[in-house]
Amino acid sequence: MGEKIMFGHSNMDLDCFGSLSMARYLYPGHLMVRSGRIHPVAKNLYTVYRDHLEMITAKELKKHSIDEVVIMDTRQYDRVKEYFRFIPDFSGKITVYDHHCETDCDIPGASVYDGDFGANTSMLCMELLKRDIHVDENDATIALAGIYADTGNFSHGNVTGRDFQAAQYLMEHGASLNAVGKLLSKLREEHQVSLFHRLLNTIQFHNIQGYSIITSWMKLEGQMAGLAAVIERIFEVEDADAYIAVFELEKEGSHLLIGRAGNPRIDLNIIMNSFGGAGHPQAASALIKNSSGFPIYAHLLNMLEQRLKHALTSMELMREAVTISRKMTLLDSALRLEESGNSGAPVVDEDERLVGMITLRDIQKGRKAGQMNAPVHAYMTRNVIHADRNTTIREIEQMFYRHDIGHLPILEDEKVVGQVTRSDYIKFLQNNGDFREIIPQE
Ligand SMILES: [Mn+2]
Repeated sequence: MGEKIMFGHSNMDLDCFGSLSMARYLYPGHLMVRSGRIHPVAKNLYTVYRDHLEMITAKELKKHSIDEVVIMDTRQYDRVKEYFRFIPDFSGKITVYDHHCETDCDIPGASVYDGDFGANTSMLCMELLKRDIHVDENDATIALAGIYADTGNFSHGNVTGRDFQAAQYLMEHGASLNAVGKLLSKLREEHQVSLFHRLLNTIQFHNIQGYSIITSWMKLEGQMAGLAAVIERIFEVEDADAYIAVFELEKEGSHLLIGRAGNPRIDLNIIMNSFGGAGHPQAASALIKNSSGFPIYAHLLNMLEQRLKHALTSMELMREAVTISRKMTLLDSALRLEESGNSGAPVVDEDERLVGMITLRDIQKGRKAGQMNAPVHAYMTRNVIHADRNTTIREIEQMFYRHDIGHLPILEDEKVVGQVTRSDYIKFLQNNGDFREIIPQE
C-alpha cells in the first residue's frame, strides 16, 4: 500500500491553503504537499501555520510510492506538473476539487468535483457541512482567509450564497476574523507602496465600448512579489469597470498582464486567453514569454476594443414613457401617473417635445394649494436632465447621483421615447447578473 497525497496548484495562494485545510478532514491520512512556490499573498499565512499544516515538499515525494492524489483549485496539468515530476508513471486515482468551471480538465483520468463558488475553499466547506464534520479553529481560520481572498472580501461577481454559508460554518467553528484580517494581503512591503503610487501616476483612462477602463504600462526589471495586491488596491481606489496592468519584464524579456474587472459584462478570462493566460472573468493574468519589443500594450487596447461586448445603454434599461401634455390639469396628470404606476413623467408640448417633468410630489404641492385644476406646466420642473438611447449605464448612474433625480427621460430627435427611473436603476443594480439575459443576442 502506497501513500495518498493532496496538493493545490503551483504558486499556492490562500484559496489553496484554505481548500487543503478543509480537505484534510475529507481525506484524513493524505499527506499534504506544498508547492515549491508559495504566492506572496499566502506567505505570511504559511509562516504562521507551518507547524499546524505539516506539509511535505514535492521533492520528498520521491521517497514514497503514491497511489492516490487529490488536487485543489485547478484542473490544468500545467499548474500541477511540478508534483507529478516526482511521481513519474503515476497511474492511481486522481480526484480534483476546482471551482474554475469554465476551464477544461486536462489531467488524465481525473474525476472532477466542481460548482459555482467564489472560493474553492467554500466548496470543501459545504461538503464538510453536509457531512456534519467539525473542524479545528486553526483550519477554520485558514479556510476563512482563503474565502476572503478569492471572493475579494465577498464583493466579486463570482460570489454565491454558499460562500456566505461556508463562512458562517467556519465562524461557528471558531475562525478568527482578527487573524484573517492580519493575514490577508495588504501593501505591507515598501516596494508595493511605492509601486502603488507610481502606477497611480501612470494609469490611463479609456472609454472602450462604453466602459470606463483603466490601463497602465510599466517596465520592471523582473517579477515582483505582491504585484497583484497592488493592482487590486488601485482597482479599488479608481472607480472603473476594469483595470489591466501591463508590465514589461526586462530581464526575462517577457510581458506580464494582470487584470481585475468589476462589471459582469466584462470577461477578463477571454481577454487573457487571447494572450495565453487564464483566470476568472473578474481576475485574470497572462505571462507572455519572449515578447520583448512587441507592442503588447497597443495590442491589448485593440483586443479590448474588439472583444468587449458593448456596455448596457438606456435602450436596455428604459421603460415606455407615459407622457403628459403641458396643458393637462394637475388632477388629470395625477390620475394618469397613478393609472400607469409611475411616480413621475415627462411633460411634452404639442409636438411631443420635452418641456418639463412632473412628479407626484410636485402635484402634492398643487393639491395643498387647492390648485388641482391648474395646468401642469405651472408646477412642473423645467430644464430637465435627459439622455438618449446610447447613453451608457455608467453615464446614467452619474446623472442620478450628481443631480439627485428620480426620472430620466430618453429622447430621440428631441422627442420622448422612454424614461429610466430610479427604480429601474435599482432593479438593474440588484439583478446585475441576471440582467444580461434579457439583452437581445447579437
Ligand atoms: Mn481559487
